[in-house]
Amino acid sequence: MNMAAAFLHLPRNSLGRDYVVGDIHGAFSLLERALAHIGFDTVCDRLLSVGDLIDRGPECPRVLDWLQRSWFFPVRGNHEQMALDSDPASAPSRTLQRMNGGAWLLQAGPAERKDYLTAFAAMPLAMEVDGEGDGRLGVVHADCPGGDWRRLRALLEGAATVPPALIQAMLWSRNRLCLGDAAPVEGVARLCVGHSILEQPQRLGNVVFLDTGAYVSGRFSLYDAAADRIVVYEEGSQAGG
Ligand SMILES: [Mn+2]
Repeated sequence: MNMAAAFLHLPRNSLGRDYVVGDIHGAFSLLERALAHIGFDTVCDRLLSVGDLIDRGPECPRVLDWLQRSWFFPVRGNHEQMALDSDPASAPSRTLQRMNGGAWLLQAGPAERKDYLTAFAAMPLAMEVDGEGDGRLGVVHADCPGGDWRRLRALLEGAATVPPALIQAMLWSRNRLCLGDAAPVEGVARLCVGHSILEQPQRLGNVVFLDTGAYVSGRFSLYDAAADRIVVYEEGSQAGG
């Protein structure tokens, strides 16, 4: 893996707002309506994402177009990682991919498949955004293993390769949520994660859980970083208002 891509640092957005959105899973049209609802301005606002842009949902091939948008900053989810780790020549791998909602990628031709995988490989595993003063925001798909953001950053920036066990923990862990662990993650003011579908977004310590299963529930959760506020956009109840 290219180490330059493992950790992304973004400067403070002094011109507009930063939002972090939960797992997308192909629900790009719904996301566009959610962004319109909150008055998202592509000129100055930025949309950060906890990853899992693909699989299970309706419009997965649109991911390539989204990954080219200058205001969109996703980290890698376990679904992008599974795509990178998949082997279309292996029957067990194809079965696993279908089970995880990845049949759409198996339908792509070799050149198109390569375009997807190149784009997924460029997605960082974790991202940090400068805020007011020391108020930095972290974004990772599932969790910050060990609960120390600076240590995680050092591991990602310093290693020749990222250990698979670390990737596994960052992209798959549900420990914090399952244990109700409210111990704050050190080294960040807030950490946004997704990965575990909740009916409503949830906070534990300084960790914000944003996956409200938009592709099945019609409900996107967006964290407004400057306001430290979570906006829930639900299709049907708010779509017209
Ligand atoms: Mn996930």
